[in-house]
Amino acid sequence: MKLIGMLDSPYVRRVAISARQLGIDLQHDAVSVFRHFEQFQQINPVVKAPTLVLDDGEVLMDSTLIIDYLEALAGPAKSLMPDDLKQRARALRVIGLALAACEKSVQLYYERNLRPAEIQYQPWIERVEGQLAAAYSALEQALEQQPLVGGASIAQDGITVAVAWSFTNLVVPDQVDAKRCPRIAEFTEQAEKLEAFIATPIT
Ligand SMILES: N[C@@H](CCC(=O)N[C@@H](CS)C(=O)NCC(=O)O)C(=O)O
Repeated sequence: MKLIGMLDSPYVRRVAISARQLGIDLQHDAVSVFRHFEQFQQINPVVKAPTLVLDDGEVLMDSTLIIDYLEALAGPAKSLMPDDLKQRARALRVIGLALAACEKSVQLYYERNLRPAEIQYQPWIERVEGQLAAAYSALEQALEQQPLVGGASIAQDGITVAVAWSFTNLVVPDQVDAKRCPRIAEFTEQAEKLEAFIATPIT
């Protein structure tokens, strides 16, 4: 199976790290949605990263859907999601907040780097900045209520939170403050020392 996309995408990176944690070997092709648009188009005409090409040629996209497939492939004993319904709901909420933080960081990055300065729309930028801050504030609260499991037992919630925080710090560092989110920052610092994270560097 081939994972297509750059590891500076939080979506590609969470798939790569999840695969490692699930014990699944993926071949990684670092094709960029921007610099290699036409090459990407040949693999997936929609040009979305991550794309997963299965051994039989089936092409999947969207990190959550790809992880769903990898989970099924690995089997329930290796799952990165809790079985317990209450814990599962809690993990889904944390993952949802982290994915919203990724999405808002991407939107701000595209706005700042792709849209010409003269047609940038300040009310939209402020809306997205507010949404990004709200996502991390809610995440910090969630971690205060219940710490994430880290270390070798890191699960999908922890993977997605750490990947999101590292990504936001990479692309829009002015939007995050470790002092306001000390639990997220500390958890990410530890997660980035894990073998699965070191093997899938963001840059
Ligand atoms: N919800 C999707 C988001 C994927 C996404 O937006 N990826 C970006 C790269 S970070 C992309 O493909 N951008 C190119 C584009 O949308 O044209 C996921 O979880 O995979």
